[in-house]
Formats: sequence, C-alpha cells, structure tokens
Amino acid sequence: MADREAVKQALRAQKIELPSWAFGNTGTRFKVFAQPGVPRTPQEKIADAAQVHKYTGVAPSVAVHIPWDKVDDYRELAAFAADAGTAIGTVNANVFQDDDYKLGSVANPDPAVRRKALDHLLDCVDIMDATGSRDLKLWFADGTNYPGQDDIRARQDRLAEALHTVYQRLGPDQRMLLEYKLFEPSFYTTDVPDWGTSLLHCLALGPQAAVVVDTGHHAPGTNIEFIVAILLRAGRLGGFDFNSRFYADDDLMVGAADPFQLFRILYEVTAAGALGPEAGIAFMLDQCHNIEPKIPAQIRSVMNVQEATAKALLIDTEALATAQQNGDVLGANAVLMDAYNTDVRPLLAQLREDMGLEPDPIAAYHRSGYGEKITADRIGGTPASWGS
Ligand code: RM4
Ligand code: MN
Repeated sequence: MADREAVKQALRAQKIELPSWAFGNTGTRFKVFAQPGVPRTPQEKIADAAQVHKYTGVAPSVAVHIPWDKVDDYRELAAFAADAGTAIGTVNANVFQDDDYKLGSVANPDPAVRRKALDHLLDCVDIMDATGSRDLKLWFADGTNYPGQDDIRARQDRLAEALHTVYQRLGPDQRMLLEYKLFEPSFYTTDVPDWGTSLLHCLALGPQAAVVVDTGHHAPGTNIEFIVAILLRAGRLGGFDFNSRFYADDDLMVGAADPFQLFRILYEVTAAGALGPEAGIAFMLDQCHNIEPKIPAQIRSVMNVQEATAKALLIDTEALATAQQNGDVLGANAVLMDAYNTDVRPLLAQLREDMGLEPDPIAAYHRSGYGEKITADRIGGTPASWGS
C-alpha cells in the first residue's frame, strides 16, 4: 500500500499554474456573459489568482497571455505578483487575433506577416527575461480552410524557420513549449494538429523544446494518457494545459467531464516519477469560466487536479507490477480501480491542515468576503475579456 505521508509529500510538491485569462469575462462566439467584480487590469487578474493560491497552497504562479496582459513594465508586474503572494509563470504568445493573421502567422505566405509574428514571439522572450519566466508557450491557429489554399510542406518549413529563430533567442534556463490542436480555427489543415507534429519540431529544435498536451485539443476517444506516456518516455513532455471537453475545445473545468481520464493521465505522470518540479512538467490550467464564478471555479479546478493526483499516488504499484507480471488482467485492473474509487477528500483536507490552510478551500474563500469586495470595488473601467 502507498504510504500516506509519502503521498502527502508528493502532493505538496506538485505545483499548478493558473491562467490569467480564466479571471476575465469569456464566453462563446454567441455571447460573453459579463460577471460583476471581474478584473480590469493584469494586476487585478494576478490579485485574483493569488486568492486561489491562498486557499489551495499549491497554485503559486499565474500564466500571462500577451497582449491581453500587456503592461509597460514587466519587472514591475513581476514585483506586483510577488507582493500579492504569487508569481508570473508561463508567457503565452498570441498570434491569432490580428487581421494580418487571416492566412496564418509564422506560416503565412507573406514574409512581412511572418516577420510581424516572429517579432511578437521574440518580444515574448524579452518579457520572460523581465519576469523571470521559464516557459514560452506557443499555440498557432495557423492552417488552411480549403484544399489547395497553400502548400502544406512550405508552411511547415516557414513554421520551422520561425521556431528556430525563437529557439536561438532562448536563455539557457528557458524553454519553448509547443502546443497542438487538431482543428479550429482552421478546418482543412492545421499546421500543428497533433503531438507527432509538435514532437518533430521539438526534436529538430533541441532539448529546450517540449510538447504541451492541452487535454481539450484531441478528437473524441483519443487515448491521451498514451500520448503522455510516449512523450514522457521521449523526455519531451513540457506540460499540460488542463481543462475538460465534451465536444472540442470546450475549456471547461478540469476533471469535470471525465475525472477518470484525468486520473489515468496523472497515473502516467506519477508512474514516470514526473510529479515534482525537478521533472520540469508544467501543470497548467487553460480554462474559461463562462457561466460560473471564476475564482471558486479555479479553486475547484486545482482541487480536481489534486484529487486525481492523490488517487494516482494511492495506486499500489507493487501489487500492480505483480499482477502485470503474472498476466492477471483482472487483478491489475482492480488495483487501478481500487485507487480510483478511494475517497481522497479526507486526505487532502488533512494535507491542507498540515500546510496551515483551511480544509475546505471553497468555503474558506466564500467566508473571506473577497468576492463581495471586488464586486463593490471594481466599478467602472473595462472588464478584462477575450481579446483584451
Ligand atoms: C488556445 C490554446 C492556448 C490558449 C488559448 C487561449 O486554444 O489552448 O493554450 O492560450 O487558447
Ligand atoms: Mn491550451
């Protein structure tokens, strides 16, 4: 049986990064529903993210998205984050919301557009230097809508060239994380549609490039934990963008649609010994809270990742190995299911008490009055939203 204290130690070591954009107003292309108290500035988003860390104790950084979180002075922003009790984490580049990018960004047939996109990516590395961020996360909307629209191989060449230039610009402790997504907004071809394409680019670039698995970016039925195992084996799993999907890129709360899948993914991580920070796996959330209140939704998401991780850590690995070795199919499966069916909430409540936190982070947040305070204080200004 897994040792409870060791499980708690491992859970303490896991750090979950929050997305700044989760705190702004978001929606679908049909409607963005405004919520009261939503941040109007990057600083207010960071303050809200700090609340999530305050009550969970395991979410000590917030990813920024540029230009949504554009400020004049990024050193100052990093200092602000530190004062608020958090830190700036991954820098996300945005080369998908400008009219110039209609035919793509770094894979665009027009060299002037490619240059503009590349300059933005290089600017993002400057921001990382100022904030002390380790990771640059790249997701490209690039692709085509119609057969014949552009040359598939030429687009890959252009993409590779841009990635190479950015890679050369990275400092020795910085990494490039390349995300993939099977489709949307491009419907015929997407330039980085899957982990294989991402991995090929990363392998060509060098050891500081790794793949990001956004759990929402796969076709229904994809065995994501298999992808995770393969990338871990290759030493090229850079991190996760966690969220839940029912259909496509839904960006719902992680662990909400399929907690069993999340458990299976985290089992691959724990089995590879890749939970702690030294393994360099970034556990990020990439979510939007369109109809639910944002700060409690982020707290819930962090708790969901912790619950799945705790269950993965509770797997009796010795019993599992024995059953596997003996070809005991049902026995091996039962070992996994025993762990999955364990109620880990008391263990996590205990862990929080050990850490000097309230056992129920959501209740503690509600009791704090922070939600009421931001609703009263944040009057006027423009609430942060998709695209700003
Ligand atoms: C993309 C991708 C990126 C995220 C944006 C908001 O679909 O998942 O990681 O930065 O959405
Ligand atoms: Mn993502």
